[in-house]
Amino acid sequence: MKTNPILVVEAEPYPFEFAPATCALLIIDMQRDFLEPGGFGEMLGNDVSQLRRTIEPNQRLLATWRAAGLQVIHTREGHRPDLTDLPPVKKIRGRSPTSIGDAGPMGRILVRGEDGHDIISELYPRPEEPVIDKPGKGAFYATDLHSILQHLNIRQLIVTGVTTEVCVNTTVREANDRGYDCLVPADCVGSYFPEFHEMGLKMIKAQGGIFGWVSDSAAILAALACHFRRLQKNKPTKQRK
Ligand code: TIU
Repeated sequence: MKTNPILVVEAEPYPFEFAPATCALLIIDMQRDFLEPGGFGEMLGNDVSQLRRTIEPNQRLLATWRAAGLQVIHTREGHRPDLTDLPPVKKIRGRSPTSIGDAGPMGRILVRGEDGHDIISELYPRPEEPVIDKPGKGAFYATDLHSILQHLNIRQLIVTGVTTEVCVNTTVREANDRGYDCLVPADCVGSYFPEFHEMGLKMIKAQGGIFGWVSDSAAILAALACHFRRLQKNKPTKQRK
């Protein structure tokens, strides 16, 4: 058996082919302050249910991806407690009375080490899964994600998380320019604004897949089921004595 067989996921604009050993699941910013009722996102008047619908599909995909022994990487958007990596324009844009670094419902907003900055319990990283702390919207900007992926020999990414049009879209664009193929399962990404979610996905798959592919978690799970069947079939049978 080939050590890294190709799996095929039904996707748009055409099927996404990936080799499990060189493909990582990259989960973007599933943080308490963005997703939990009473967090910073809701405090700004956003409808967090639009993001919370992504939790269950992400849990299913993550559980199966882990069971297959494949690579998982998480990201968190946030800043150093001294805010020296926070661009002043990011701090003041929006003219909100409460902004990054100020006291929020779950500690200082988007500051590393605070409760609201942490990943939701439903998708909590395992110790062996790298967590990338990023100061920007894209997961490659000012992080070691690219080197980590190179060292792990990862060439393709399944990108999930929040929000579709901001951190997911920026990361997919950054990944595309660095030579990675990206597949985005629509039910595993979400936006506070349904119309931005829809357009964010359309932008990725437009023009023959200008930035990547779009599918859903069921299509990826179907491909992984094929992976498990192949593993089972190729399992060495016990020799009779
Ligand atoms: N993770 C991420 O998308 N950060 C944001 O600030 N998103 C918004 O949609 N505001």
